[in-house]
Amino acid sequence: MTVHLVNPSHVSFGVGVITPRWLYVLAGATPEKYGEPRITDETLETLDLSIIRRGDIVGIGIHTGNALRGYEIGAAARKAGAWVVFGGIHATLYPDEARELGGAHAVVTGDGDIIWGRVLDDCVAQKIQPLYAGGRIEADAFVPARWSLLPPASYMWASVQTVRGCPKHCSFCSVWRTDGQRPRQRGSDAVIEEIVELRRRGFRFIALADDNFYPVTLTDLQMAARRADPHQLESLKATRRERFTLMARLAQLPDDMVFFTQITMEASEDPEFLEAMNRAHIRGALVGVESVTEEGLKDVYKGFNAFGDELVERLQTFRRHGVHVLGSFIFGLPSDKPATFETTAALAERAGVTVAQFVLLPARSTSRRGRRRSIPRCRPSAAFRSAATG
Ligand code: B12
Ligand code: SF4
Repeated sequence: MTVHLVNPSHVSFGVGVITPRWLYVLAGATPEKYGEPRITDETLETLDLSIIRRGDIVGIGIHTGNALRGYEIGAAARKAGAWVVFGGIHATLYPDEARELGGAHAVVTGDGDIIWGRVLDDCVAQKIQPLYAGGRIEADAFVPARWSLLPPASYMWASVQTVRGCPKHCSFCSVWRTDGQRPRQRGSDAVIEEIVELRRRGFRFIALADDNFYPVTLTDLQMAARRADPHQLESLKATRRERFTLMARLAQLPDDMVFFTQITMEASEDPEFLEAMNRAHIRGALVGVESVTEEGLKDVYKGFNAFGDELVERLQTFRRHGVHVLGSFIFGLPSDKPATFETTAALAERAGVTVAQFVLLPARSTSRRGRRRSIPRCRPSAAFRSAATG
């Protein structure tokens, strides 16, 4: 019996930009007794279906963008007599869909790190269940990626996660629903160990695959200080301290290391944090600007972002501290008008963002008043329309 892990993609390029981390985390979570998992990342090469035999176990991880290809693979693997298990963001949000369209025997929702071993045991014992709730495990239980299985010279960037979850609740984003709003932050030892291993394997570019690298803001601290809850304040302070510890340790790495992360604009309020990022070789960050107008930000529940001149100033602050900004903007918000295209592009130029990405909000993700609509379960068309924009 072979355990296969497949990252689906309709297009294969031979080389990949960033390592799909889940493949190597699940490989790390595969108990030794099941041998070495066979990994296929279809962004590199298409899965050869003839390698899948009766009784094999095929784990497929999907986000909304590659779910359809995942379902093709799942259906074919089931036809070949294998056990088919789906997991990942999209399967977490729409578990029924993977069973109906993807031939899934089982779907794992949430984190796979701990539950994966049990799923494999159940397959072998022929006692597989349709649904396994992996939950949101604590950060000290995150399984480190098994980088020894990486194919050589295949990826430009590696990916290491330092924190999972985001305290915000932007309307278009799946993160707070799947990973939760309580940041689960790994200790710096675990993160540094992976980074050092990746450096030894030749990587100099590492994406910090985090939802939000700045999980505790100065405002959070001020608000907690006003509340009569010393425990909450201490917990926030500890999270912030641990961030600084991590950054201080990243700063000790050789100067040719380059990190990239994702962060909220709020970090621009915090020069001490930005300076620490700079010393830590964090050379760039995706900042979710989303909209340049106050109405647009209200549409997506992102009132903590700035707009107008203050927005320009905040984005420039990152750059002044040596952190390049990949500004992410959304078009198609309920309050957008034809002039929004011009206004947005002009602001991106004025703010001097190094790279800008403009993504479209699927038509039904927010109602006209910007309220979230309930997402119908198990209708693929609805599921795809309500996919997050990243
Ligand atoms: C790093 C990252 C990127 C990187 C790297 C991608 C890569 N090659 O890995 C970059 C910047 C390239 C990127 C690009 C995009 N991304 Co992105 N990205 C992320 C991020 C922040 C972390 C992903 C990660 O590595 N996590 C760490 C691993 C270990 O966690 P995991 O994948 O969730 O896996 C765990 C569980 O889900 C489960 N699991 C996963 N698979 C399986 C399979 C089985 C069988 C089992 C049992 C369990 C299981 O177990 C794992 C361990 O616990 C996530 C946010 C997030 N919270 O996931 C967004 C996220 C995945 N991205 C998202 C989006 C939308 C995109 C883009 C489409 C953005 C855009 N507009 O271009 C592109 C698509 C690129 C592509 N074609 O894949 C969305 C997806 C939403 C959705 N509904 O699917 C997310 C969730 C962010 C969001 N705002 O909601 N992304
Ligand atoms: S868009 Fe960014 S800030 Fe908003 S919930 Fe998602 S990860 Fe958090």
